[in-house]
Amino acid sequence: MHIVYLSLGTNLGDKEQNLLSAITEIDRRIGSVRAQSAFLSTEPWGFESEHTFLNAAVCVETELSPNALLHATQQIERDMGRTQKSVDGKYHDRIIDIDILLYDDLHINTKKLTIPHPRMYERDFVLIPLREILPQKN
Ligand code: PH2
Ligand code: MG
Ligand code: MG
Repeated sequence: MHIVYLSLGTNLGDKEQNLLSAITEIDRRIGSVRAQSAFLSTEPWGFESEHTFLNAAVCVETELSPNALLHATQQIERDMGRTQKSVDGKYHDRIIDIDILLYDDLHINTKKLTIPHPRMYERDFVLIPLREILPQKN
């Protein structure tokens, strides 16, 4: 059993419902959702958009390998109607984005997947929800 932390973001449509649907699908397809942060309203970071975001983080217990986990998160994004992917730091409005932040204490760096998420430490919209659900170390 592996412990993973995922970041969720949406800035189109019924954002609260998008996060709730994503969490339901994560629980069904990836594994038991053990913790879920509050939903945080945030300004678009790294690109311009009139649509503000709703962000959250979840902790999930899973049997999936990192690659299978990536495929599962991408399949959920597609099934929820996401079309455009971010390429080379060019971001788009989206119905749902599910990013892998942490997978146990693994470090992975392949063409498709970098864990821990390379930009998580610069992003309050990731760190604030994540801090809420990480086990207290002190
Ligand atoms: N995701 C991005 C880029 N910018 N800004 C906010 N506020 N929330 C996000 O989830 C987000 C972003 C790339 O995936
Ligand atoms: Mg993202
Ligand atoms: Mg993503």
